[in-house]
Amino acid sequence: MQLTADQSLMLNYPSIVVLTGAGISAESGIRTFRGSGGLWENHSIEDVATLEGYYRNPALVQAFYNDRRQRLSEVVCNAAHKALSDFEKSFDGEFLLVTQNVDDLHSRAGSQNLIHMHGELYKVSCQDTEQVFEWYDDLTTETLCPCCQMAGNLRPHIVWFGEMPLEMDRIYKALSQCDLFVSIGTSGNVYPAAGFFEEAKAAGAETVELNLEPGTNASRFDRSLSGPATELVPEFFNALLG
Ligand code: BJW
Repeated sequence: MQLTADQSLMLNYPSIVVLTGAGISAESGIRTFRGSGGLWENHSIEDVATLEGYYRNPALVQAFYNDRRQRLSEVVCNAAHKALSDFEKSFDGEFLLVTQNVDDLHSRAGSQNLIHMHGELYKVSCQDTEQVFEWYDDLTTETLCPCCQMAGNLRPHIVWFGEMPLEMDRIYKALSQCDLFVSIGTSGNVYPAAGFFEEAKAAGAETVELNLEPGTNASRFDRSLSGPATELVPEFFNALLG
């Protein structure tokens, strides 16, 4: 009996987890965080990415996210987002895409089994009830919350430093069962995401990094490939499918 490419892939890697970071959206025109030209160059992390910063100056933090939410409508997904979505459609095994990105480019590309572990720019939540709402407009300190009708109760649905990332149980379960872990376009500076490759390794998975420049933990991956995501990701996932 001859195996099709997909069947033989299934035998090697029945379960795949992919982690993406800002680098996968860089070629769509969304700024990364660290390094020259990064978002943190002009903003203090303590001011715009912590709950304490938000309590100190909600208008400043809302302006930071309003600006990024508005810019999101001007960009489109790229070949790397599409390659992951195409792969998921062709692959019969378990596939989970975990993104640290708060943009919606993976969804726009058609990815299905997707977790936004650091939240989403197009969502806000009520600080009292924790209800989450889709949100495409600017948020101000005067905005009324749809559930409690209080002004100023809505916050960006973003995981700031010191807060628990979303859907961690589901992520760790998938990592503990995966056979291949692929990290794409993330510097490996922010935990717990930066430690996912170790969880996958402990489960016996092969670990691969695809990045423009090797990330902090590159030497500890089984393979680390350097190049732009729009080239590396389609090449890598097409090769996997044979
Ligand atoms: C390209 C490219 C191209 C460019 N092609 N590639 C030790 C253990 C555990 C926790 C901690 C710890 N020490 C400290 C902590 C706590 C803290 C933390 O990690 N701090 C570090 C700074 C040390 N973490 C937290 O507080 C997290 N919560 C938490 O830990 O809860 C407790 C807990 C513990 C254990 C288990 C479970 C829970 C919350 C972290 C929240 C992070 N939030 C942010 C902001 C989101 C809002 C916003 O968007 O404004 O998320 S920070 C920011 O960094 C953002 C990103 O998602 C995240 C990661 O950044 P990313 O994606 O890696 O971007 P860059 O810019 O760093 O790198 C870009 C990469 O792209 C580079 O490598 C380039 O080479 C590459 N690239 N162009 C391919 N064309």
